[in-house]
Amino acid sequence: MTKPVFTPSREWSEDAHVNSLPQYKLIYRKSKDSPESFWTGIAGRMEWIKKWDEVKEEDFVNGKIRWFKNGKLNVSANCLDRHVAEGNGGKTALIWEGNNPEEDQSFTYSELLTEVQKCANVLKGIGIQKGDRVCMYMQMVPQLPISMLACARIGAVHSVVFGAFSADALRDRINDSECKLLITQDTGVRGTKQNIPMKINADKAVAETPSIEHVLVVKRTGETIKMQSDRDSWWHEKMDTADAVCAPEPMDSEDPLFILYTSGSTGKPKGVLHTTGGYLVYAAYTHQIIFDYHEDDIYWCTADIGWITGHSYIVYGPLANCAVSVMFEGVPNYPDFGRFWDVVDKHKVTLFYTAPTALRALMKEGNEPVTSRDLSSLRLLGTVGEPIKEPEWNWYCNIVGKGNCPIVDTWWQTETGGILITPLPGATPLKPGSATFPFFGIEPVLMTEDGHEIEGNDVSGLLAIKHSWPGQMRTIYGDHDRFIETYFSQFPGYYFTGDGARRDDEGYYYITGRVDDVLNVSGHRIGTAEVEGGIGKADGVAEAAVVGFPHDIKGQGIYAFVTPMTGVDGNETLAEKIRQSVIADIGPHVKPDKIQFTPALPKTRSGKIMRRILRKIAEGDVDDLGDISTLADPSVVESLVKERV
Ligand code: 7RM
Repeated sequence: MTKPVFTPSREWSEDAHVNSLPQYKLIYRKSKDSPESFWTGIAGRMEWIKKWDEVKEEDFVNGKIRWFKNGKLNVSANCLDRHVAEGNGGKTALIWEGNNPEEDQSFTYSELLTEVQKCANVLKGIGIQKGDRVCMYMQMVPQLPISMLACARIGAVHSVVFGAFSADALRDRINDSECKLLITQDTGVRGTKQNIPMKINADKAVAETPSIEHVLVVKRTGETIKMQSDRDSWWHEKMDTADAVCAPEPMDSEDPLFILYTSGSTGKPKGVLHTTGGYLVYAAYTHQIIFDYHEDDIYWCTADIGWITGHSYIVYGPLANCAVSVMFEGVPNYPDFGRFWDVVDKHKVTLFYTAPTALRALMKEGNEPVTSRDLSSLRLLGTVGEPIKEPEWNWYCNIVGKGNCPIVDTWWQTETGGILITPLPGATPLKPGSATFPFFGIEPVLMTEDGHEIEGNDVSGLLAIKHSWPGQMRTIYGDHDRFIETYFSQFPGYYFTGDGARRDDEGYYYITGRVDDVLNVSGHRIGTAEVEGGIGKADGVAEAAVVGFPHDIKGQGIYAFVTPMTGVDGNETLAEKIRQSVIADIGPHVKPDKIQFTPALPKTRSGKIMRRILRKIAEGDVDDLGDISTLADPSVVESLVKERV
């Protein structure tokens, strides 16, 4: 039986939005018993052009989810104009910290509003209208959130593609949602890489994207790049002459706000669609309560805006709350392993949100980079993206937080729009590795494989959610059947998360990880099927199967079992071809860590690859491989074990 190891001090809790466990329980009960009146109160904090007439519609059978029906609002007006109108125009909205330490820039709410209005007019000038899709392929530059908010302002739907994706991956995402405009930058800067070829990749992609009519290019580095005069224009030239006034478009609560691609266990990435009213309400409210945001806080989320964490907790949540949000272009180890803590000290960050993988990498370097910096501004720490284990949790708590900062281990997904299971920092006694309890309005359940709810404590099962919440995704862009099939068919009447979890004897949730063929590598969500596709495109490869294995820093590493074509040698030359093929097909962040060549893969008589066995081999757990009698050729296993890399 694990007992809580950290309880916030009296002083800490006193000023918190939720300041005791009984208070959490009371509000939780209300939110569960009368969700409609609960969310009515929360949604009322936003500025609505027209009030909704029905709080929610929840039909998991047909995947029909609606919140704040027939309400009208504009997300950019809520994130910007509202605060300026309330006298906060002079408050800092965004602090951009560049990759290179001497570079930074900040925008007040008034300044950000001006930039967004100009950009909105640039978009309109290019011919972008309400409902059109706009793709952004950028690194962490301020023009990224500016263009997202500009899309929101005119009702265009943004689709941000993480800047490490390859040209081919970018092309496929643009084509899937038929984007009309691509916004990119000349080259990118990240760590020691001072010239990431963004425009070159964008050009390669756009050569095969018939829907793209225009490419807008941000000058980040000044590197010479080719511009195609009938298609491309410079961001700064268009912005220079753009009108600084653009009225926000009244949007329906259920109008799409953005598409964000995420990996599943099969097939191509899914275009997760989020809409306007519910998403904004949920992102803002969770940001306020879970990070205990108060008006003098300086909040920093180290995620990339190319992932959902950046959308909800760098851009929309914090800005809706009139917070100061720090965005960082660089990496934790450049120019040295103290960079995060330099930035905390420089901007006097009070609320800090990062990924366990970053903590593991930093922890390995010892305490000096932390203890040599002044971190006294910090009052809360957070993690997201993958399970955090006890050693890094303790290091985070004691070395970074000096034992004074609560840690919020927040569990959620691209699909959920915002955090679902999390401690509340002023209320929840913490256990390392546990995301603790459900947020208000969230009802997690553990299910058996055959679809029964597992009651009581000290149990494990498949994690599903009963009932909708405002931030829930509404569909997979262009494939509503896949939406229903993926999330609502396994357990009719529930949203299935794809994760497994344990509920301990005191009701604390521990998320144990994916139960499907999705990997979590350095906090990046990766489908094994996608990696296998990339490997299969290498010349000389007959077949491949990819599984995860425990990795000290990345959490999970990528282990590829590859069968070469007859007559082809499984040597280092082929291995390098495979790595290059994956990089070209998806991006460098999914490069296999280990490649094992094998004349055959373990298959059942019906030809299905037995991944369970491959997983055990990759993990090094070869003494008990379980039942292998159903294999078509059990002798394959012996050589797989012998040739383990
Ligand atoms: C926000 C984000 C989602 C998957 C999810 C989990 C894993 C996320 C935690 C976690 C354990 C956590 N979106 N995950 N947070 N596992 N503890 N606090 O990461 O769509 O990219 O990934 O990430 O497996 O299903 S995501």
